[in-house]
Amino acid sequence: MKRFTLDYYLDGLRSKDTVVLARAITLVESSRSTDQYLADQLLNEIINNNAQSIRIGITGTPGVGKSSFIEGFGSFLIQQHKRVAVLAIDPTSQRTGGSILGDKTRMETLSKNPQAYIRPSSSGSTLGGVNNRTHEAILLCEAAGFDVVIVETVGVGQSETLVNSMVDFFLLMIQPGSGDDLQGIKKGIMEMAHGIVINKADGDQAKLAKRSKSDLLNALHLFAASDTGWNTRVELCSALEKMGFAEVWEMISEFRQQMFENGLFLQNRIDQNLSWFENRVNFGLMMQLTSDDRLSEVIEKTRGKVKSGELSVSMATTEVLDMVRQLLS
Ligand SMILES: Nc1nc2c(ncn2[C@@H]2O[C@H](COP(=O)(O)OP(=O)(O)OP(=O)(O)O)[C@@H](O)[C@H]2O)c(=O)[nH]1
Ligand SMILES: [Mg+2]
Repeated sequence: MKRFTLDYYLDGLRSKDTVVLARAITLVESSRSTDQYLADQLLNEIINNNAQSIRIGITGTPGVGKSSFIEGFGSFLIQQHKRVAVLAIDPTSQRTGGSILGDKTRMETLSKNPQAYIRPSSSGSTLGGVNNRTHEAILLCEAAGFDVVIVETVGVGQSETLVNSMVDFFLLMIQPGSGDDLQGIKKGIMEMAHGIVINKADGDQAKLAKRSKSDLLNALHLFAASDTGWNTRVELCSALEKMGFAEVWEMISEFRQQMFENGLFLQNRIDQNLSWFENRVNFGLMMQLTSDDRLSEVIEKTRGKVKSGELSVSMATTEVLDMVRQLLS
């Protein structure tokens, strides 16, 4: 990778240059220690640049229409004089090539718009997402003047929680379906969602979509009220017919307004930042320690004894932690 100076990145971000933004994200994702050094300096400079932005996470089963929605919704937002960045988290690194290419074609209009920026982001899933740099990518997008940052999860599983931990508004996208289909949506994800959007509310499915909406609202009533004072809303939309974008945006804007008024908007970002810090410190500590041969040897040895039934888990853990203590003293 070509080396650039800190000023190159800072000037480029300040002048909203998306080529520099792309290079900055690559820098932050790099595992080379010289890159990490520069990345840390860069991230430290842009620390307070973001209070005006809104971060929207979008999740939903494959094929529900997330990318199609973002393509249309993003263009709608640009008409409202917003600049829109889209970060797609790919949980399965081996899929990176294929799905991202697919997504680029599905966001063809948006990706050509100079007010938009689209970028895939590896989730670092092998390490439970801790190695993921989407958090930092969001900050860089905001420093480059993007006021709406959309994070799309590709696929299902852990990625929802990961995304929820870095956005202001968490949107669950579903398709029109029968009561049985709706029961299949994981309760935890429904509870996490600030808004549920029923996409494909067009053609034959328009009627079913309306019924799904009232079913969902009924189901949501059974949940305990959120302590933020925000009640999860349900909106209909068709990415295909470009319908419902204004309503979705209104929902998100109202949420933002309400969270600003009760002080939870910034509080949530501070909390997210702190838990992000804790996660990365824990992860870093573990990497640092387990890179020591003496410790990995002890772990390997006690692991064998746990396997053969020679040692209890409790005793084996104590032996490993004794070694850690020795190394630190
Ligand atoms: N009828 C109808 N079809 C839609 C709509 N939105 C998307 N589709 C179709 O649904 C399929 C999947 O759309 P995508 O946007 O790729 O879905 P996705 O959720 O991004 O899928 P993954 O990225 O694979 O998780 C495509 O064939 C779209 O044309 C809609 O509003 N109405
Ligand atoms: Mg997609």
